[in-house]
Amino acid sequence: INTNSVVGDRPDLLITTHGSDWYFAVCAIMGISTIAFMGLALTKPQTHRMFHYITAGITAVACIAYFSMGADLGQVPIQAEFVRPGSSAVAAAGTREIFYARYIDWAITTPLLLLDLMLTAGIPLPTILITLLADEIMIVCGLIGALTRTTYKWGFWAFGTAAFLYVVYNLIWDGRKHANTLGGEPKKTFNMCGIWLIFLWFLYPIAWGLSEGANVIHPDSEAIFYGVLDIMAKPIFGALLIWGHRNINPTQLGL
Ligand code: RET
Repeated sequence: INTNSVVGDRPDLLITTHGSDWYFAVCAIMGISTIAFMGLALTKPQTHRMFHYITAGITAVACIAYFSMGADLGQVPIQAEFVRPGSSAVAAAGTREIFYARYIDWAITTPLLLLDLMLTAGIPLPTILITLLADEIMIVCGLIGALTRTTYKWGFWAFGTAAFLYVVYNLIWDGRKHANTLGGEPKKTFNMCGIWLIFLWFLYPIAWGLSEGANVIHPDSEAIFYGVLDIMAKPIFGALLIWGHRNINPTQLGL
């Protein structure tokens, strides 16, 4: 089938000013969170600032990534092959803009988020290392898949999802085991933040499937989907984690 004749003219899919405004709003939220986390760090002795610094680093990187996306930078148009006549957004697709800036952000911040959580549980260094490597594989697969025009993109999605399931497995089995050994506040904090993280992270491959993957939702909707997820996964997760650490002595975690 010649999809051109099925769908008629196919303008390119780009964010509008609404998407741009929203990206800048999330940029501001990330910036304010960074200042807040750094401010909180200053109220603690240097030895007690590990989680403040990791978390502030995460929101600082996200702030810059969202600045770039609000300015419609860090993106590249990719021919959208997954045309479904009947769906208005997709029927209108020629190219779709793919924000690779997102993946540069995630390549830096997702290992830091996992580090936040895994250091809380006192997980041994080898397990931390292999989990971070799997996480990087997941992100790079997502990036390559997003930039791929053909059905092969779902191969990258599958590799990425396999790596993700391995990350989740390590958090649930090794993480819980070591958190239980520590008991008390570390255990409570690990369980609370761990459930929050795993629940949210499962929504990312779904958002990817609907936007970069199958091109089902408009880039403006993609902006809202990922933006809401990122606010919950970075500033809110970070605040919960730092709150949980208020009564934890880092020496208890070997830090
Ligand atoms: C991709 C596509 C390939 C398969 C999987 C993915 C998962 C991504 C995740 C991203 C998490 C990002 C966070 C950002 C913080 O703001 C790469 C979308 C499994 C879990 C937490």
